Amino acid sequence: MKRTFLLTVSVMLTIAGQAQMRIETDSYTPDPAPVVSGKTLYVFTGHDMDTATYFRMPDWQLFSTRDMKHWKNHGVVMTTATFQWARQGDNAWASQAIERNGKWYWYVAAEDNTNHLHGIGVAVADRPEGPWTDPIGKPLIPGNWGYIDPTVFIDDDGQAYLFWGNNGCWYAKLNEDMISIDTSFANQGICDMRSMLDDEAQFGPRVMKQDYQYNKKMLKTNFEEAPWIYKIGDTYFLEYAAGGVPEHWAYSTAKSIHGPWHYEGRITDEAPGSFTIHGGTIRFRGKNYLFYHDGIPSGGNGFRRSTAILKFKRQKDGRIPKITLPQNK
Ligand code: FUB
Repeated sequence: MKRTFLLTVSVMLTIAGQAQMRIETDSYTPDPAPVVSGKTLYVFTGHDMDTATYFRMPDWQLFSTRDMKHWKNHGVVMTTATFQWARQGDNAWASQAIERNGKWYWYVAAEDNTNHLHGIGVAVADRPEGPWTDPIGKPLIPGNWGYIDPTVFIDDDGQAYLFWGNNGCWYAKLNEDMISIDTSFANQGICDMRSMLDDEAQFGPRVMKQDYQYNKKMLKTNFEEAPWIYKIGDTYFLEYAAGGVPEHWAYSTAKSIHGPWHYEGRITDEAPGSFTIHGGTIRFRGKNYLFYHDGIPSGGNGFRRSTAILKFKRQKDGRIPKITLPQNK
């Protein structure tokens, strides 16, 4: 299918009457991670290859808007070449970037060449467009089972946290430099949330699903992957892909970032045409938006995913209503 290079926003009405926005671009845009800086909303995404029949992801892309109507395509702004310790040309998985003290920090999942498992890398730049460099020359979090999908958050007291995980969730305190972790915290700097994830009151009903480490079906936590952490008032929100595959989008809340969490339920059902859904909500110009990806533009190829955006209203206490996803273009 020929798609236009011109960036426009296509608006379509869903059955529920919600307007879906899509960044139209010539490339696929999985794993959207929106971030607001001043009057601009940036969306960092991954990049599924046009011919992908399995995950084929060589680099990361950037888009921006000031009005949610007109988009600028900054193109590929970082590749695996930034990370000498990583597998080159593939496995550039989900990411999130954040601004602090005039610098930008971009946390990415990439394959650690020492053990061929994903780990978390960090890149730094003066502006989202880059150039991005690796300030430490090694993974910030070395490769391990489930170590993908970093999400970053700076709390009101200035303490920054990095969460990540697939079929497990881990978090670390980032030092003020944002490129190292506080090794005095938890177990050599990493807190393992898996016992919390197993608690249905905190993360929802357990489900039977494939365990790739042990290569068998197991009753596992509802939490699948793609944590998205933020705070509204004194409540911490943790959104995540849930339910095994195909994934839906769900969330839990807590009064402390260290838990206990309270399972709040589904935000959406499964993304059409995609067994993954990776995304996150954000507030921009006084409105709330859900970013996620689906497989509608590729005709249902779950390895060729595109960012979709829906506007929604939060309840007075910040809670998120169930959002209906459009099922076709
Ligand atoms: O895009 C590669 C992986 O698929 C991401 O890291 C997961 O969240 C899922 O979207």
